[in-house]
Amino acid sequence: MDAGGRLLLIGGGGHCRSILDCVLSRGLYEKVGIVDFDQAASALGIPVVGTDDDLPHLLNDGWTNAFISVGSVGSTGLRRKLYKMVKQIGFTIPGIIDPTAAVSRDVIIDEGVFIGKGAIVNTGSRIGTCAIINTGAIIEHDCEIGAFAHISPRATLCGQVNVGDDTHVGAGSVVRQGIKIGACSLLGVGSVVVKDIPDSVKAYGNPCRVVE
Ligand code: JB2
Repeated sequence: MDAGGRLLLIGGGGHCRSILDCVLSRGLYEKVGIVDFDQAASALGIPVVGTDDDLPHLLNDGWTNAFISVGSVGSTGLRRKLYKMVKQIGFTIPGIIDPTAAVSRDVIIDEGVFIGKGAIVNTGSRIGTCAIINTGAIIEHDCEIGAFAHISPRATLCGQVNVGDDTHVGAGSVVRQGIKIGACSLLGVGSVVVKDIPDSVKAYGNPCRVVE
């Protein structure tokens, strides 16, 4: 979880700004910097302190925590690549939870997870490595969210839903209790999921159907 010390956010776009707002409102880190090849990516008064090439030096200079702050819609390839890189260099990868999120004490949250403003994660759930639980999403009891999955704003997973690794659940989707959604799938905005969804498909609609 949020660790204290110095924190690097890897990637300085829109998703980073949401994360930054949570980080600054918690005030747990002594110093925060953005790592991006674009110097213009500084935000909310936080500077770009280097590029990916500078990461080993930044670690030596005392920036011990790194968090993957590029987002994903569809492909999680870049997030996975950056995660592997910061892990190999030796950074600590914290979780970041907005102070307005309601997270049960009885959940397991793996490293690199982001839980945004107003999100709810209820008892018995597990959130996998680097998953994104975005603004206002509801993860009801006993759900399992895979590594690098993205549960978009206002999506609602009723109890005992299983979401595979790298899957994207579109904004405002509703997933009935007990449903299993495979890995590497993409569910469109507003999907209403009442049947299991296999791996590696695109699906959307009410009721949600596989389209490719
Ligand atoms: O290899 C990289 C790299 N590639 C792109 N290393 C580093 N350190 N940074 C990289 N970037 C930077 O990520 C770009 O220069 C840019 O500043 C940022 C991506 O910003 P963008 O606003 O395009 O996307 P995002 O990933 O922050 O947000 C997406 O995902 C969110 C979950 C959007 O689709 C959002 O709408 C969505 N909410």
